[in-house]
Amino acid sequence: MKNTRIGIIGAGPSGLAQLRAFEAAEKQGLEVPEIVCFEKQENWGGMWNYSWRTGVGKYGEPIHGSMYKYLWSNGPKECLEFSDYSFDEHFKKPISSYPPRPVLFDYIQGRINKSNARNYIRFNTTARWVSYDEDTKKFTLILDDLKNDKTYSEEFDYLIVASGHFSTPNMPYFEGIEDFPGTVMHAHDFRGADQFKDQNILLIGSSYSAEDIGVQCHKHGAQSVTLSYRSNPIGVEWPDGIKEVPLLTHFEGDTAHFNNGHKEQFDAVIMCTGYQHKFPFLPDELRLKTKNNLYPDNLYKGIFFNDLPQLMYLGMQDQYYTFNMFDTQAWVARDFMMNRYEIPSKEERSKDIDLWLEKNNNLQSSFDHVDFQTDYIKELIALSDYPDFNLDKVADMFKEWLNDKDENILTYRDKTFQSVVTGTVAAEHHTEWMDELDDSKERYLFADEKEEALTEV
Ligand code: FAD
Ligand code: NA7
Repeated sequence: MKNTRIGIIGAGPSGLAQLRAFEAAEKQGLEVPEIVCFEKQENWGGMWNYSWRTGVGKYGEPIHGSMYKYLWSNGPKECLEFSDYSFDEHFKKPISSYPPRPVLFDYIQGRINKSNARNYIRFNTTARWVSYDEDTKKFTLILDDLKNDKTYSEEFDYLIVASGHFSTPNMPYFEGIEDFPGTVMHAHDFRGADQFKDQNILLIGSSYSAEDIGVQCHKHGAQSVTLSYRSNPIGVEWPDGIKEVPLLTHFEGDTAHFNNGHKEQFDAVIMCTGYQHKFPFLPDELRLKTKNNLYPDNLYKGIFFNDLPQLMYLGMQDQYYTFNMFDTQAWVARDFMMNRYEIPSKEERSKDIDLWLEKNNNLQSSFDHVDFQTDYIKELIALSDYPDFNLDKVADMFKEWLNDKDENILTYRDKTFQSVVTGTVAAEHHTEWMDELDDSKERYLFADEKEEALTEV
């Protein structure tokens, strides 16, 4: 195995899951291949590694991060818990079901800090280009060492693409927008709702970003929030101050016109119009081409590039499940690379992909989507020794979460769930989410203890 070299692009939750999977094999006494992970940022964590920057970073690379200040988990943490590293093990006490970003970042780091994974990661290194040689059966990666301004290349037997897909904005054009006098940005560049205090803002889109940025701006004091949908409204009961309208047709100055005849003046426009799967480092024949959906075409088991299975993609699906799904993928990918899992012929792989695509095409409701991704993960879990967890219970929690959001979009984050890994019931947070304007780890974890101590004195 030592002669086998594995390259990983990206040290976000997916790339870290791959490193963890190899660590788990090593702990079982198995000899693992040589691994190098390339990360263009100076730290790991991907999206969870918050950056105040927008545009380009200090070395001129496009900024990867799309997360913002005051971002709290948008689903119950019990649905993403690593089954080999529980929240209890990390925090040593029950915490609430919807922690803020710094707390989830801490959790991700807790698991990986226990290993020697950092030794395998080359930070500040961008994968610039990949090629594959049919004769040698090796990938050549061209890499930019950003700090030292050096370009070099290395060869690998297997390549894992874990570069994420919520980073390159999908930015549509609307007539007249070039003359809109206020801020126009994509959700990718949104860094905090405080910027929009007292403003009337228009959000275009009707998915996670529109919903959460809309609610965040409402919570942090926007004058009004208007969400404009193309296909379907989010459709929850909105509080006063937030409303949904159909798609806009054009702008005249600061006035947006909508296709139902409604028109309104706005101070700012935020495009919550999703992201493109963008792999500027991959040539045509190796590049995954997909929009955001639950089963990208041409990936066997959602992982192996069908034309060349030595090339694997992690986390490329639209996501209900996140960290635990990346784990189940990484464990299977690891076993393939360590010759512990064999994949069938290309023809059989194609048939399997087609079955899943057909299933995906027939999904109707959000509950169907949850069940689909649950079935997908069940299949993966059966293929490796990633610790099993009760996926049916997790699917139930996702459905409860969807209902909770329908019931009250401002209070769903105050609900609590039970861990399927440890059985622990989440604690209620010391402050209701709508009243909590501080998302720091210190306040989240210790504010109630400090208050108790003060009362005792
Ligand atoms: P990423 O986290 O995007 O990491 C990819 C890594 O690859 C990055 O570190 C990047 O710098 C690196 N990279 C990219 N290109 C290169 C290159 N050429 N060379 C070297 N390195 C490269 N999930 C949840 O579970 N709960 C949430 O509440 C939640 N909220 C979200 C909110 C927002 C605004 C967004 C955008 C996503 C959210 N997600 C959430 C989903 C999130 O994408 C996943 O949780 C997770 O971060 C995906 O992990 P990943 O490793 O696949 O990708
Ligand atoms: P999504 O979930 O991909 O949703 C994109 C939204 O943008 C969706 O509502 C689309 O409408 C809408 N869209 C896309 N193009 C247009 C145009 N041209 N005009 C109007 N509306 C458009 O992206 P999100 O950013 O919400 O979520 C991505 C991740 O970030 C997610 O996992 C979260 O955890 C955070 P459609 O319904 O297709 O008509």
